[in-house]
Amino acid sequence: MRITKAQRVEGTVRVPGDKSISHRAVMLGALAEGKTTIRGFLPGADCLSTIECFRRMGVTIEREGDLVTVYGKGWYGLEEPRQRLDVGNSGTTIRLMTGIIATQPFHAVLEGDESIAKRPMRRVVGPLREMGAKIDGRQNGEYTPLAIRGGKLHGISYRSPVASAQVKSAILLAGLQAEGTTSVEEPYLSRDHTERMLQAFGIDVQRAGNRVSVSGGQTLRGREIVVPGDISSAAFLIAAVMMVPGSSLVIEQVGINPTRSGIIDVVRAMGGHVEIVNERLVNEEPVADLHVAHAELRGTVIEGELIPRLIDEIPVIAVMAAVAQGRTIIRDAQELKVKETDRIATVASQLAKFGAKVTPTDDGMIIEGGAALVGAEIDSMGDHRIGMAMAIAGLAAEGETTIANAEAINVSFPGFANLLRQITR
Ligand code: SPQ
Repeated sequence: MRITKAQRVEGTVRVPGDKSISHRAVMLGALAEGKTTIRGFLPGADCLSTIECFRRMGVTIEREGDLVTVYGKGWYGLEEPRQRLDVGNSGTTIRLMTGIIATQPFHAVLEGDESIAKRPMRRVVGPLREMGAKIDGRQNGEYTPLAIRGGKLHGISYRSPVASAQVKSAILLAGLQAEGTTSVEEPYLSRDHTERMLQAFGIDVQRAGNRVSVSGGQTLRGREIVVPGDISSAAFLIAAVMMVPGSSLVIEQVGINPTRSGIIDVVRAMGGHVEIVNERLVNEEPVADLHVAHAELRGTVIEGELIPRLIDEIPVIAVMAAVAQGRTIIRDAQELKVKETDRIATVASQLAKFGAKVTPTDDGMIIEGGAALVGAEIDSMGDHRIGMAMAIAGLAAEGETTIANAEAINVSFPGFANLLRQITR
């Protein structure tokens, strides 16, 4: 992918469907009684991996573009897969499916690509074992392949050391078929799409602060789901506006769930203009149009409860911070180390190639703003968010920027390069 300096970013656009919600719609649809129709589904590589895994467990799923129909056969309608289930690059797929398969009366082996093989799994394997699940993997269940022998589980009350929606969701999904009540409490609230969608499928979910509980033996009912645009994808376009003076953009139908909307708070704190227009609720999820206008940015501090609300946006926030006035400090973000790449290291190494001043720390990074960026030869390192964040940096850099391994972007944002071309002058 080649990017040159942009004169202006403008237009009215939509971004592809939310990745987290698309995964969950397929999973809950497959486990529900009856048909589920999903509109606005994200046809990115990660969500296609989820579809393929459920097909291999005997679920009929049809797809035409972003319209998906799942013919659910109920929780125990899944079949034992004959082959390993391949989750590709998707952490969400493997962690949530581990919770689901732990309840099934069969055996399955889950694995993914090189990046998945390095990501920690004991964070879900540990609590699921406490519920009675039999799961094994390399290094006592820390790494893939994961071999799961599902069976009867009992509810637990789990206090998670990390604010992770994947950990919370895996336990809650297992809890839906466990004996008694299952609760998860987390240090900060992570994205709550699972909770909201379970409610949309007719499940009784009890929530109080950072604690959520479900009781076992409930039935999901198939339904229609409309997936909003992914705010994590919109974040790259918001940043594009902030990188190029004189720019403005309307992004329609974006999910603005408060557990995901930290990017809006941070851009505003840095001095950028983001107006939320036409807010409405679709399948329990808040959706709005975003009117974004350029402003000179200033540095900020990002930490604490804000981190899980923008964890996937930190690479592109670092890009904005590089051109902002003053210093930006990001802390409490050690989770970045266990994403598709170590995103503290990859952001620092790739952004430095543009001439930005980034110092990696143990739990985040410090960025000295005000850099005049110069075009660079970038490597996405197979991480979709690194590829896109660096493409946005390229819009403000003198000369040409190239992104190697740019195909990784298809994981979450198919059509990214075309959309960027469409809105840049
Ligand atoms: O699915 P995957 O590979 O983990 O994707 C990422 C991403 O950048 O797209 C993280 F690398 O998003 C996660 C997110 O960081 C998706 C997710 C979810 O849908 O539940 C939750 C977050 O991860 P976690 O570990 O905090 O639960």
